[in-house]
Amino acid sequence: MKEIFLKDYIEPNYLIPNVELYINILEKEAVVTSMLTIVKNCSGDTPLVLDGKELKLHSVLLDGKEIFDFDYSDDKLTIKNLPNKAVLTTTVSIDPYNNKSMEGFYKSGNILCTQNEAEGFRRVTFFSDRPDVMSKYTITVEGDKKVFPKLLSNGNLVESTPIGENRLRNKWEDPFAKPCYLVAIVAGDLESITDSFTTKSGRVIDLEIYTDPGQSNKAYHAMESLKKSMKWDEDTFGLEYDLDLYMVVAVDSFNAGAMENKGLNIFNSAYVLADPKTATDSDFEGVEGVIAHEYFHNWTGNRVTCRDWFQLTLKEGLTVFRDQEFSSDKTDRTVKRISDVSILRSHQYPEDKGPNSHPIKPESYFTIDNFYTATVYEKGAEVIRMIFTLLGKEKFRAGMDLYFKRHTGEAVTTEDFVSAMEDASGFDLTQFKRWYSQAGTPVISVDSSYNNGEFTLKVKQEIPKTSYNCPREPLFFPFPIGLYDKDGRDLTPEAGKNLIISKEYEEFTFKTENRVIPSLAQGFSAPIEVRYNYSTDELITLLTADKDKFNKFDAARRLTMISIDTIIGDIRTNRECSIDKRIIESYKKLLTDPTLEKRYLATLLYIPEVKDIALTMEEYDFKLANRARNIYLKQLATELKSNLFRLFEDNLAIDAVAERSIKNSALSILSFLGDDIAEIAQKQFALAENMTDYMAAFMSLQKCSDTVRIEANKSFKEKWKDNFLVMNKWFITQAIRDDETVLDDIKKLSLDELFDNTNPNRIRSLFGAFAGRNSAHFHSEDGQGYKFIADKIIDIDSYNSHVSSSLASAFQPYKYLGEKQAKLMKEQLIRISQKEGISTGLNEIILKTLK
Ligand code: 0A1
Ligand code: ZN
Repeated sequence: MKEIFLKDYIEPNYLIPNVELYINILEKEAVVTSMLTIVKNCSGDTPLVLDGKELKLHSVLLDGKEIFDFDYSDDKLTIKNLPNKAVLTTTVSIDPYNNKSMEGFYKSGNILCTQNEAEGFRRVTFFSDRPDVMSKYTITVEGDKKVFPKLLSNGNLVESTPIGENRLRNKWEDPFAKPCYLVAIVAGDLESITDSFTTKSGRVIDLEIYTDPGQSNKAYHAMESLKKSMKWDEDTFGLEYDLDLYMVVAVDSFNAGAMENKGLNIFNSAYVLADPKTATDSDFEGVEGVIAHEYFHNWTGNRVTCRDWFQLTLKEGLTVFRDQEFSSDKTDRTVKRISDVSILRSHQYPEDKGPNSHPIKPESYFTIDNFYTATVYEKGAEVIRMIFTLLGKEKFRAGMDLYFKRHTGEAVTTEDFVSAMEDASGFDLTQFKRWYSQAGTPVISVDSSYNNGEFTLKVKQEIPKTSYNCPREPLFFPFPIGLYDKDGRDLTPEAGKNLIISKEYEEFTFKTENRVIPSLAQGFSAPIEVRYNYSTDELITLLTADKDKFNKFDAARRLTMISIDTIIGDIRTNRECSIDKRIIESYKKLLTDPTLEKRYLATLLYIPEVKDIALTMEEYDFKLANRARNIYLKQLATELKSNLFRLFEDNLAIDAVAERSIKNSALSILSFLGDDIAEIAQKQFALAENMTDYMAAFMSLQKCSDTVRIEANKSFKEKWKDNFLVMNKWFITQAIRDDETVLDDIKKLSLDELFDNTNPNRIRSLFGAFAGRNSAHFHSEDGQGYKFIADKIIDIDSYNSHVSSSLASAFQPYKYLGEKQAKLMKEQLIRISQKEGISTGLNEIILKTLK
């Protein structure tokens, strides 16, 4: 394993301004001929070294003449004594039909497609597979016309020629230089829907979404989302689409969510196909968000790209920020913010406490595949958001304008981005830049005192030690606060709204008549953990009165966590558990407050995951966390039963997102009463006309007695067995069931005729859901959960290292486990590490975990 360091970056020795690719798809293989214009970019007699993986080499030609003086070994093709400029032609064979890695050119169902980010293009042809080598591509694809009537690639279709009776040859040209990770090729029998978008300068762009036959009627929501995204980027950032054609292809086998290939996005079908019968409201939002994300990459990622993979957050953090803003504008800003922060807290925070902790811009890696993380993406987006908050909307926009003005067509660094922001705004971001190089979630401990009409906040920031070795200097971030008196009156002074923290310790004093309650880091102003010793009454005041809707939600979350923590203490000391009556009373008021927006109210009915609870323990005890959670939710359901039932019934009549959201949140808490809700859940399950209600009912039925549950499982499968995406939900729901027997069920489900252990969506739905979301039973005391997942990781790693590595992140809590659990997990980690031939990616994760 070779570690790669940012500090070792050197410019490419050779540039490749032009590429002509010819891909001939045959019955058993594809023959790829590439003509690269190679231009020397260094002095001396440095050889040309190209990447190439699993390529069957047929010939190498230099300026049209075959040469034999080259070396192809260890995934590198080395050629010495090249002139300053030359045309290098290589011909290779590749086998897309048996490529289970889902990198390079591979088969998904009946579609052949590519995935080249980060380093897949080397599986297509020999190339300098790094993002700072940017080329103009002409790509010709040839194939059997009956099997592959559609042959697609980047840019514009310039020629389409029938070859004899049976074959078709399409030539595509992309006028914009791009890195090879953005190259895409698709061949298949595809159905499509088409539309168009007229840009602000009056250009008409053709839009095409391709799916498997019979599926395209589910692509209309994606198409609408695409048009909205195009308009939003023009309105918000002045960014117009630059080609004449924008294509999206949906495939069922895909390692990630989607890919922003220039002019030809390839998507996991889960993020394209949606209709109310088969997709939930949250699936609809997922489609809109991912379509937007990939579209926004056209500027933040494609036209301005990354110099090297250490800069990944340059495109990902920024593009996630952009898609979050888009979705906030299109849906409900507060609800979206709460959902984004919840994802950050339950994915990125544990990652930062675990073995793969890293700054948003890491300084070294073994394989870049392991850095497509919540840190690079979600924390990266929070870092951009802080710049947005500090500069304000106008100056941020000026910074973006300057960034594009300076760097369009270039491969750049995060420093280039920050410099553009500084130069356009005059804001000094020197200290702020530490966010790029420091890991760990800063803990901000706030204390307060009240003396003679002065309320003082004492703020201490601590950068935790993580598994990643880096400086831990004080960070610079916005920290807006509000102040409330005990009756909930808003006393926030102007000065509180713009507080900034930059030192290890700071004090802020405000003149107030009495002691006040602070609402801290409003709007979740920074990716930090804020600690303040709130009393229950203070939190109830904030829950009732805080005008900052995020912190109002956070008061509900804090109250829930306090209740659960109290129950944990009660269980440990064998005391009877009960939720504080004051909390129950305040919930009753909320549930009948007509001024609260329904979707927002649903977020206040906060249900933490078992992992969120365990994460607050010094030694993670998932079983105890689960037990306390169940006690809490059952009591909450019992105490609020009549209110929740009323809420449920009051929202039955209107069939819209907001009503479904509050109704199903009520049902979800009520489901902790088990069979008491069987009747209403069964009724909803039988009559639901949309997937949101159907799934909410189905999930509730999992908590009922075996006969009820098993009947529901059977009827679900009967109804949806032919729908790939809906059946993923069937697998997930069973994989996350809270019961000792769940692993036996999962073993049976893995033998189901609808399960396919080479399909990433299916693997994630069954094994991924169990390991990642069923903490109580994955961490079972007999170690069987660990063993089972280790077996799957080993098996999957032999063909798909992407999926095996991401499954292995379930072992992240290792060093926080109690002795007994740790020993059981260690056995499995060692077993995986000793397996011969495991992939570099998996090896990196396992070794870091064991360290
Ligand atoms: N750039 C894509 C994410 C992506 C990364 C790797 C992939 O294959 C292994 C696929 C997609 C995005 O941010 O949407
Ligand atoms: Zn992205």
